[in-house]
Amino acid sequence: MRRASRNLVIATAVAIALALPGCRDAGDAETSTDKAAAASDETGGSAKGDFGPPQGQPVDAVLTQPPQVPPATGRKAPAKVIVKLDVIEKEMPISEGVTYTFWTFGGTVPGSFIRVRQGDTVEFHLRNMPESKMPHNIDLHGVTGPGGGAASSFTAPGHSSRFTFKALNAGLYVYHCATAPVGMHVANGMYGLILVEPPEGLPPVDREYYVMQGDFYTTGKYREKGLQPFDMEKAIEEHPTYVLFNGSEGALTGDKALTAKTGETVRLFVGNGGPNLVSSFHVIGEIFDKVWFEGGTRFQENVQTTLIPSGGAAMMDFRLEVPGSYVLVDHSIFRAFNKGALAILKADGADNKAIYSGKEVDYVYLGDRAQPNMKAVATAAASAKVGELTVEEQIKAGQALFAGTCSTCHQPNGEGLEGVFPPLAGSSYIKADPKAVPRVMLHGLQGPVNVNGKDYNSVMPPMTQLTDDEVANIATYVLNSWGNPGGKVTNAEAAQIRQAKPANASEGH
Ligand code: HEC
Ligand SMILES: [Cu+2]
Repeated sequence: MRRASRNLVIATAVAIALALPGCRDAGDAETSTDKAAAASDETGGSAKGDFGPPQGQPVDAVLTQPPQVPPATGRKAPAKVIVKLDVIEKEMPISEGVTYTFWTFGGTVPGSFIRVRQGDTVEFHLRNMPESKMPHNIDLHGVTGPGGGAASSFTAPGHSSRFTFKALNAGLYVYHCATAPVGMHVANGMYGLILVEPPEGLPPVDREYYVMQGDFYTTGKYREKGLQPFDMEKAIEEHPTYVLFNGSEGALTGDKALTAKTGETVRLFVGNGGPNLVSSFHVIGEIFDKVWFEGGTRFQENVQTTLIPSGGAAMMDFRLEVPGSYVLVDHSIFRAFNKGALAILKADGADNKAIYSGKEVDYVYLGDRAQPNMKAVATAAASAKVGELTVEEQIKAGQALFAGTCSTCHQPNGEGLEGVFPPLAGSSYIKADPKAVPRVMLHGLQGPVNVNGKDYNSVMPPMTQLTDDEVANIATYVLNSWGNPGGKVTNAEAAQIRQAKPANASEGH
């Protein structure tokens, strides 16, 4: 309505300007009309965000664990909303067979999702569990007031604190702990999102999900097994070991993928807790119909990748037309495939060949996350820890890892591609020297080789990103599959082979 009448005014002004060339008044009329229209589009910010005292009985906020989002408030008047959030320090998996001591708001990373309406008075209760070792507090970016609540909410273990604020600005806001050392509290997972709905609410959609990126710093390398301590030096250098959606690898993949149906509109509330990295958030195979960039009031349309700063957020809507797996990534792409920043939205529905004739995404994009889960890897790690790792467990873990790591070239069934990638299935090369498997994995291979009577002369890049146990398990899987001679490669052997560089090692590229 408004836009239409505004265009009419402009059109009239232009018509007058054309009719009276050089007429200064007509030109001025156009500019002032434009300004007036723009001004009436503004929300007025905090100055217009106070809708008076809370009405009715106080309401308890519905808090949800990621990836769930609380329902719309549905309220038309300001209320007093009570939020009760617990700080819980706990050990949880950060990857399969890898654990980390997270500090959480509500027991999850990211913390519970909070949803209120602009003008609401929020009474915030922060409780720090008695088992905690550290004091904590909360700084909500949706708060108007010094520290965003930080000083008022400083809470020692076994204590709780309370403060109240009025949500004057609509938007999607990050909250985080702001206790010294702040970076460490954030790096340990202390962040989440609070949505302050505009008075009229958000446009309805079929599904809403909560996804939050964070970077993590462990003393061990990516996927090194066991309980991994926080590495302050790596954090200061901004060299994360993991970049993750919702606090762990596989939090949103395989049988934990987000779900939707074709024909539905999906809204993602995406935050970035940092502490350090800026996210180039992208969904492979989709285009955001709308992005409320920076979590604010305006939306941009038809967006491929949206930038989410550390300590920032964005909302995005898209409609699903074609069934299949849509991969959420940080398009700073090494983070997706080598640090864990990968999630999947699975859309069910009938094919739509008129829009897309092609096939489902394959291992290239899904990697080992194409598996329904990577439980076999966790199981093998647990057994290795108590010294009872069986060949069977190694084979199962190796099989899960083979997908995406080796299968892209050697194919899922190990048959290779004639003239390009030699077969691992019934390989004469492996038969002649079974220890070649871990050696080739760690040092690559280049120059002429003959496998099963066929010549190859290419380059396999070294896979040094794999940990010793991954090398051991994948090698054991290959040795025990497709008619290969069998056997077992241990972690210790893998570590030893890593040290010794053979003559035909490849440099990678
Ligand atoms: C980027 C493609 C690529 C990937 C990924 C790859 N390889 Fe290879 N691999 C090759 C090529 C090419 C050769 C042959 C090199 C040459 O011609 O010297 C080869 C050779 C081999 C050989 C010796 C020849 C044979 O067929 O027995 C083994 C064993 C092997 N790879 C195992 C693996 C394992 C295990 C993985 C996963 C950890 C893997 N490769 C991942 C491309 C790849
Ligand atoms: Cu804290």
